[in-house]
Amino acid sequence: MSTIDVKVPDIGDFKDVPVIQVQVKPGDTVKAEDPLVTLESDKATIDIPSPRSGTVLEVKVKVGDRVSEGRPLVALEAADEAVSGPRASRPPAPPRFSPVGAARTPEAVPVPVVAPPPASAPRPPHLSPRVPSPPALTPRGSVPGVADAPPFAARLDTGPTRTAHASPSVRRLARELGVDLSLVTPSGPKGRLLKEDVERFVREAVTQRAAPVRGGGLEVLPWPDIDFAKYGPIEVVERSRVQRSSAANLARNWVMIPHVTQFEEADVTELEALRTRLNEAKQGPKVTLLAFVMKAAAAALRRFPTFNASLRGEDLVVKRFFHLGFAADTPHGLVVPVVRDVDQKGVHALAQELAELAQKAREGKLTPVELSGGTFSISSLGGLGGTAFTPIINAPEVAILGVSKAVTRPVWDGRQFAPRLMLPLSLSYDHRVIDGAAAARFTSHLRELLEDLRRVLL
Ligand code: CAO
Repeated sequence: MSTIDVKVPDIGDFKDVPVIQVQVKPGDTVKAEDPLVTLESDKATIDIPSPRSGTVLEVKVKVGDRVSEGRPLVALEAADEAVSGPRASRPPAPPRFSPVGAARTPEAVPVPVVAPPPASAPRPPHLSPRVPSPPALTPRGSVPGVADAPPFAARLDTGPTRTAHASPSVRRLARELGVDLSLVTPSGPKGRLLKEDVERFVREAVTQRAAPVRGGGLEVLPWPDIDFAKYGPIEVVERSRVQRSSAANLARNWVMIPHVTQFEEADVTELEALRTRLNEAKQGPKVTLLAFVMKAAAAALRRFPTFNASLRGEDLVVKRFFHLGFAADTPHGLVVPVVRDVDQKGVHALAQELAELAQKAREGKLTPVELSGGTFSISSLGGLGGTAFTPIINAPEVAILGVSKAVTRPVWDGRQFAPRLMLPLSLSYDHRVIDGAAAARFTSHLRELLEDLRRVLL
């Protein structure tokens, strides 16, 4: 028998992550890989699994504690004597990460000792709306320069509370809306505050304050609350936590960032021929257009560093590395895995990594590290269709590239119309940081790179 201190392993950039569930108590017997403690960042739920089978001696954290890498969580008396000694001090098994709200399969996460609250229960993915709703309630105080004199300040703007039992995403929503959580009535299991509780609270507060407010703030009308059941059958579908979390993020980004979208079209006829040749040669993983777009985007970012930056207060943090996130459509919602050092990788390596990360995203198996550190994002709907769209910037990044479906159409070459494969590009940028002229230069350069990828070498 040996005693192991199970600690928080490397969980990437996440620090001070709240404990949302302690799944064991002293005296419990656990098997290797059984989840012991669940952490939740705003992006991910992370199960810390037991490295060995054994008996729980002591639980060293409680729900609400904030933990970072190295913090002891549970003392475990390991059952397997044969592997005591050096192995007893080995690091715990890798944390299991699920996008917030991901449906958990029995293989991925063994049945926890404490059943997860209904809010995190899997729900039929086909019923979940894909596109986040428009913000029901527009953040007020979070917009620079418009925070003064909120219309319902007396009830709402009384500062954050430390006692309410709520996930980080709910806390953030409350912060953005200026809601004091201690005033909100919880409806979740074990008195947990849900996003809906915060929204209901604000709806009620806004409704009570019927008079419209004039001024520079983003005062909005109350969200229409219509009982559609009066008109016909309805179904109320609970949205996954990843959907709710991305909705809150998207709403903030949409409201706080002055977006402009620059459209461009690249002739990728030659590129597509190269892609077809590469795939026919079967000398590597299947290459999709996205791998080339990523490579070209990294080269364009190197040329225009302002696009590979983020705002910190008045300053611009320009990143000298090129970690590109790509939006991945998964059954539990939108996630953005990050491919690191894109500028240093070949197209085959990028294609391989894209395929692996997309697969892990769909299975809810991405690690926190794979979801962090991005400097620029690409959202490709090219495999699905559409001619253009206006992607929302992934704050604190300052630009995002949308890629739509390439189509062959007649293009005038100066003498005649010729069939060319044209790829639509949509670059949304933060107009506080990037001027329209710079955006046009960036997209033109990106087009040139895609039309002749040899330029990436220059
Ligand atoms: N034009 C034409 N065809 C394209 C294309 C484009 N721009 N992009 C991809 N395709 C083709 C691919 O080549 C592939 O065809 P073949 O099988 O004949 O080679 C097919 O479309 C499917 O590609 P894919 O989608 O599987 O692969 P990908 O590398 O292009 O994209 C991923 C991977 C993860 C980005 C994608 O699967 C996905 O999830 N896209 C959705 C992203 C999203 O939701 N964005 C919106 C975010 S905001 O709500």
